[in-house]
Amino acid sequence: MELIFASKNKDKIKEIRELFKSFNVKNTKILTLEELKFSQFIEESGNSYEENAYIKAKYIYEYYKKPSFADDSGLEVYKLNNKPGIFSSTFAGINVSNYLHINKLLSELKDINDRKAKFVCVICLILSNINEPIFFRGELEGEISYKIKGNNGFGYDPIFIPNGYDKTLAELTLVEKNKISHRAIAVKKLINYLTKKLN
Ligand code: ITT
Repeated sequence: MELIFASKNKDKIKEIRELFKSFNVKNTKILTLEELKFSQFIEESGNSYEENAYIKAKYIYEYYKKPSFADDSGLEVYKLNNKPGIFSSTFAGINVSNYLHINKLLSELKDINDRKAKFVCVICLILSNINEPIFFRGELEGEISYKIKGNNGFGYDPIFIPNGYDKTLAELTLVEKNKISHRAIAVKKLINYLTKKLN
């Protein structure tokens, strides 16, 4: 089966490809929007991860008429009323460097000691009917560090320390991050579902 991953985020694609590989998923080929030369802008106008993931998966499903899935994710900081949440990718502005998002978050937390936070990932899968989307959610609890550390990963990884670790996600390798991440948890559920459905 060919499954389109409706994302333009190269880092998400890398993580998801590696997860499919590590779970030894056979008979499923992941196609990316880049490979399909899809360049349209999909407006994420939803009010939740579920709504935004559905908007992306539905758009691509209707465009290519092929099974599609999308990932909508974000970082929620409890003391900031769960900000930036679904606005994580545009927190400090649209198309600005990642460094600005991270610094804005660190400066909003300047005087706050309770730095508990979580990453959330919601995957929406549309196999054959846009009225039957299937959702898979993963969460990773942790806290926001005081300093930026590590060069791996993407987004807020350099300031997120998962519970039970003394390193940021950006100090972990891709394989290590994929053992615990919000995305890995959601993708595992997706793979379980596909395996049952297709066998
Ligand atoms: P697509 O919509 O094309 O998939 P995007 O980057 O715009 O790509 P989202 O709208 O889901 O994706 O925004 C997710 C943002 O949340 C992402 O840009 C990061 O800033 C942050 N984020 C999500 N997962 C993350 C992770 O594993 N590590 C670090 N930051 C993450």
